[in-house]
Amino acid sequence: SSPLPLVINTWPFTNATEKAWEVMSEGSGKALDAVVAGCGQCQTQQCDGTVGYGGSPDETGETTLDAMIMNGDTFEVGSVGDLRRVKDAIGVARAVMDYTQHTLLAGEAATRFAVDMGFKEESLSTNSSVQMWKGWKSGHCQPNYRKNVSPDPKTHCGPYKPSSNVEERQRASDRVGRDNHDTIGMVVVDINSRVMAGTTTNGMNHKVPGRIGDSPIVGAGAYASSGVGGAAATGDGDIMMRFLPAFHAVTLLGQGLTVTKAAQVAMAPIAKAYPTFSGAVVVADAKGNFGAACHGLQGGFHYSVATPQIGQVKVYVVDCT
Ligand code: SD4
Repeated sequence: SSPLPLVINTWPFTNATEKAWEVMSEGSGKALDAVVAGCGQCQTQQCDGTVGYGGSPDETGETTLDAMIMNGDTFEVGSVGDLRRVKDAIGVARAVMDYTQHTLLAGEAATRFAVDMGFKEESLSTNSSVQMWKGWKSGHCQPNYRKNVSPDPKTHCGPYKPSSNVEERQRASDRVGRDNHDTIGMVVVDINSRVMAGTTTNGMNHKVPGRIGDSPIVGAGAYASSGVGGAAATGDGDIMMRFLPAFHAVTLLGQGLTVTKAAQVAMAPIAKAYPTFSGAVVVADAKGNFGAACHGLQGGFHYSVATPQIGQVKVYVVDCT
């Protein structure tokens, strides 16, 4: 049997894979709808607390969302960054693609767009996200993502000021723990080798308000090119977006590299510049070959795949240190 259609996504988020797979098995299954359904499943389920509402509170305690979708036929993209008070970030990303000529909307104005398009406005906080935020505050707001600053000595939290004291600079730039990022990124290839990709996430705990990660950035969080392939990334987005790993991997596929090689070569320059970063990329080509590469993930990187040959969703693991 043909290896297509194919659904692949980051992490063992198998319910998302299954949801996308269901859409693809509906005969005329549209890959773009499958990406929205799969990513939407994770948003509803709050996969690992890092997708959807109620996770990764920022410094003020608010959960904000990033998402994107890309059509590999037309290279159209819709994405949202720092989306506030709307749960369905992948749905809003799709609305950006379908109902505007823009690529990326951000912040409060993205919320206004979403509400105009009929999305519900509601709080994204939950008991758990409030607890997480309070715990961080009571721990003097450490760790955080600021650098070269010293916080108000009375609170050990903001307001922050640029610091010339080396020790303070050191302390403030200690980064947050590594179990902090589990974005879903998904690639779907239909039976005609059309490729669609998407991502959705709530980013990182205690991020500086306004922070937008790699997930809604074209070529960083995901990329798709029909007839060639697609890729999606997860991990330390502030670092990864500097290297556009998804675009890089798809470009390498176009040059004839295998999926695994493309994934490895796309990750290599990131690891070289930032040996302690952690992250991964999943890659699929237009024939239905798939693979992944990762860096800095204890126990390797798990990802989920569905194809007609696999018959059901299967979790694969790739090693990295
Ligand atoms: C981000 N890349 O916002 C996202 C987080 C993530 O797996 O990937 N989690 O930086």
